[in-house]
Amino acid sequence: MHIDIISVVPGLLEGPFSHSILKRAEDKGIAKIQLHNLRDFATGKQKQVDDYAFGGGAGMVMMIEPIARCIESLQEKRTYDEIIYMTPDGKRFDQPMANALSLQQNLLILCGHYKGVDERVRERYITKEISIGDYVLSGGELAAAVVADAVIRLIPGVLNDETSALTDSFQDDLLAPPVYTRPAEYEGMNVPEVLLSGHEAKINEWRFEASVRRTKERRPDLMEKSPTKGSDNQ
Ligand code: 6GU
Repeated sequence: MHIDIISVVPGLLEGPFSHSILKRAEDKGIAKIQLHNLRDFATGKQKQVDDYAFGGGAGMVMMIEPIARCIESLQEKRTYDEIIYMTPDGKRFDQPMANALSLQQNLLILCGHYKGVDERVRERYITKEISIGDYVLSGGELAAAVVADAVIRLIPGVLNDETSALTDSFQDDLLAPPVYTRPAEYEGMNVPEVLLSGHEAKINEWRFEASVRRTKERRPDLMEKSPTKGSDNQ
């Protein structure tokens, strides 16, 4: 997978992609992320990328020309499966969206800033608009990092067995069960006996039931999404 990210502050995104799982995906050649500084596509002495909103009001608007130049120069190299605009008024990001995006080859992500982009950018270029939740960030960069992380870790070969995505919270609309490691007893606190038993079927059953219990307690809304799950267990 190739992900191009357009930003006015690409430096914000250098950290997340040079560490951990994302770095490993890059090193293995499974996912390549390229950052593009929108200012490189601005013209004039000022390298202006934003301007006052027509009609007035507080806040600057990202201009169409630098964005159009940047997107079109990238489109000469690659055909994009999706051109994504990160914005608080986009569709709320969730695990099914991450799963779907992880199947794509080429993604282009435009990070919004200020009061957002000129509406004509959205009309002409954008195929998908994503928000990561109901709160406002000062720019789309951190949100883009969240999306890229959630998507890249799902690509086959990125995770190993220990970090498998199959048992993630949300992958089956259930939260993950509690986990324990050594020591088996810590200051009188004991690991549930069944986990020490070596009895795989019993362990799986315990984990499933613990997942259902935890989901009912913490996120009953997820249970309503898939009413068959755990319904024998009420
Ligand atoms: Cl994608 N951008 C901004 N600026 N704020 C957000 C967001 C995105 N998602 C949630 N809040």
